[in-house]
Amino acid sequence: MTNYKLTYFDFHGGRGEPARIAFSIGGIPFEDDRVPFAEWEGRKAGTPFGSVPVLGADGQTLSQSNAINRYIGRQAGLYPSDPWEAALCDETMDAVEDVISEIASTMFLPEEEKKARREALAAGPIPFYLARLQQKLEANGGRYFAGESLTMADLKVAILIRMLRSGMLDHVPADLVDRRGA
Ligand SMILES: N[C@@H](CCC(=O)N[C@@H](CS)C(=O)NCC(=O)O)C(=O)O
Repeated sequence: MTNYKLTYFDFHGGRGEPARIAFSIGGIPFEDDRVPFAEWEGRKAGTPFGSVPVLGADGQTLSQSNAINRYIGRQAGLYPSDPWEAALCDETMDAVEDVISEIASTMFLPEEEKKARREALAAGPIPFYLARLQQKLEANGGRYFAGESLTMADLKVAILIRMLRSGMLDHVPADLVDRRGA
């Protein structure tokens, strides 16, 4: 059996969370390596692209969250074998990644600039992506984003929605997801 180690920050959510959940759903043992923020600077240079998540697999290393999601998703039965359904799964994960990247780019801005950028995101791009994700979901029957069972795409969207609803993002209203007409 492969020895897996998933390295990500020590919080509930973010780019590393879908793989953590997939390990759990798939009953696949892994080392849950949670990096305290205070230790990150010392560990950053040792990662492939200066970022996490990073997956260790018997000493080999894989980075990039959606590559990890596909790889672990396959092991856990959460990634479609049908090529078209796999592409739909990828499409949704990449769309979520677009939103995450926009939000992440505001994290360390000076407060005034952060407020302006996040209010602009909440006024346009985030509701746009949510509405288009909703359309995609409905086009696939309304329950799953790809195929007829749970995939990594569903996990990735669920974690985004949970973050948006959590109120943890200053200047992004916690009820944004639930507003009608988004
Ligand atoms: N494209 C990468 C982006 C990874 C990324 O930016 N991760 C963030 C955490 S979600 C990070 O490592 N931030 C710390 C840093 O960039 O120093 C992926 O999808 O894994």
